[in-house]
Amino acid sequence: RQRAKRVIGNWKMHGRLAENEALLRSVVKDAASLSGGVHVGVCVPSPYLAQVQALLGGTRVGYGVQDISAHTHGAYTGEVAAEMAIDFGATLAIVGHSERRAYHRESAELVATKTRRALQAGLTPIVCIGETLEEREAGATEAVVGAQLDAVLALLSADEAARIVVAYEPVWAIGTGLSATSAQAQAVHAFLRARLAAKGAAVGDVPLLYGGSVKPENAEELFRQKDIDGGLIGGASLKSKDFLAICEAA
Ligand code: G2H
Repeated sequence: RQRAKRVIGNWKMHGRLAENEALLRSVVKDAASLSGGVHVGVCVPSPYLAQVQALLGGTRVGYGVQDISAHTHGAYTGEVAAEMAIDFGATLAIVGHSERRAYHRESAELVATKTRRALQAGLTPIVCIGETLEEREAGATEAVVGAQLDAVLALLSADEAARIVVAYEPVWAIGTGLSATSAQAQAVHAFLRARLAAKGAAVGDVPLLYGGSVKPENAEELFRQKDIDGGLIGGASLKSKDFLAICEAA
């Protein structure tokens, strides 16, 4: 069965008010020109949620944050709760990005808790998983991504699991310009699809995005693969022309 394509920008820690406004205005205009049912979204730094809501509210472009707290509220200095993002119209939350796992020591269990928290609050979690170059070279790719996915699935009911989005992002392809080949990506996606399907038929149909140096030149080939339902786009989501070209490839 045909799954809808999704292209989600991950701005990371980039952009200030003036650049955001120019970029968001372009994205809205470009998204309106897209034919077909591609879902477009952006995940932004949380201080700008009000700005993003003002510019994207009521358009076909969804938006959200790049991380959420595992907690609902309380003495957690610096953290942002899912409900706070929802107050500004957010519908998406990236969880478990490799930069969070690596630089902020987020464990598979914490990522799983954040995923469940997002779902309970009503956000769609975009759960990122991926292996390092060392792990790939050791032949451990499936073991690593399988364990990352299992940690998340273990905390969710089949109904909850059917509402997640998974992004496969090989760590060695992130921001390096070195994308996985479409065959490498498809092989991991097929593996993940089977793992998800074991949790329930509807879970096997969740969107599986590829992330890691997606650009206009490689997007079409990647998105043509059977189990690749779109992309999570970092660097190229900051350039409206590139982001549009990637959306058009979906
Ligand atoms: C991977 C990706 C977006 P980039 O982190 O999540 O970034 O496209 O810059 O490799």
